[in-house]
Amino acid sequence: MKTSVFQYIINTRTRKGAVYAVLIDPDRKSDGNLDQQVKSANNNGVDILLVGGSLMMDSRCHERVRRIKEQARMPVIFFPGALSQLNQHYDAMFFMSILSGRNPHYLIGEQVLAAPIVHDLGIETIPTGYLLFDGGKTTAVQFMSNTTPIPINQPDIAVAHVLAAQYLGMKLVYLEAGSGAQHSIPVETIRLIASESEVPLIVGGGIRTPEVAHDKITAGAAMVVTGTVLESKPDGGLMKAFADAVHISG
Ligand code: 1GP
Repeated sequence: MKTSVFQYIINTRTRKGAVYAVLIDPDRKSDGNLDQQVKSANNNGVDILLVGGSLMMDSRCHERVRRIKEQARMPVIFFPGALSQLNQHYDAMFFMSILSGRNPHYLIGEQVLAAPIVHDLGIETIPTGYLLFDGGKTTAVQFMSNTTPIPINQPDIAVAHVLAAQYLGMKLVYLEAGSGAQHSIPVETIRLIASESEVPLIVGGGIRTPEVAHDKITAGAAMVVTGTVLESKPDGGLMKAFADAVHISG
């Protein structure tokens, strides 16, 4: 039987110490360097491509995802910004709920709209609790989801949310500071959450150096995601440095 993408994530963490994911935005602003980004990822130790964004400014998103999937030699996971980005070209999707927010549409409304389409397409779903933190500026996801982020200096609130996600049966929890955040999730918060919960943690938002990525992993993160920092540097050197920093037993 084919290994599920979720099992691939767990196996990769066991084998390499942690998982390195690169986020590609399928919006028109990425069109020019999309192929180069995927090629670099193939050659520089990237374990997963996450594909998604808060807002699509043209109608060619599905076509770009097809291009990504055609070239990628690792799983391509839909990281949903909206139902409209859903298509048949993904290997799996984070079936997410914005648990940090109190907006019912992003807690369950969008998921109900998506579920029949997901069922029809037969995409693997990975139940994922999504927690948005205040990364020092108003990010696109905060504005678009109309939710209040968790204050960055309130780790007890963060732990309570992660435990709730775990008890709800989420397989992963995404600790998100927001794309282009000024401050990434603090290592103290990751360490505390990892010591008090069991669900594998994804950490993203505002991670700009391999050293910072490494620190997130040693604090207890299972997966680190980078997006913005690579958009202007698609040559692969920085990608490899991130992959090496994340793969602590690789
Ligand atoms: C955003 O966590 C991801 O959802 C990546 O953030 O673009 O800041 O790397 P950056």
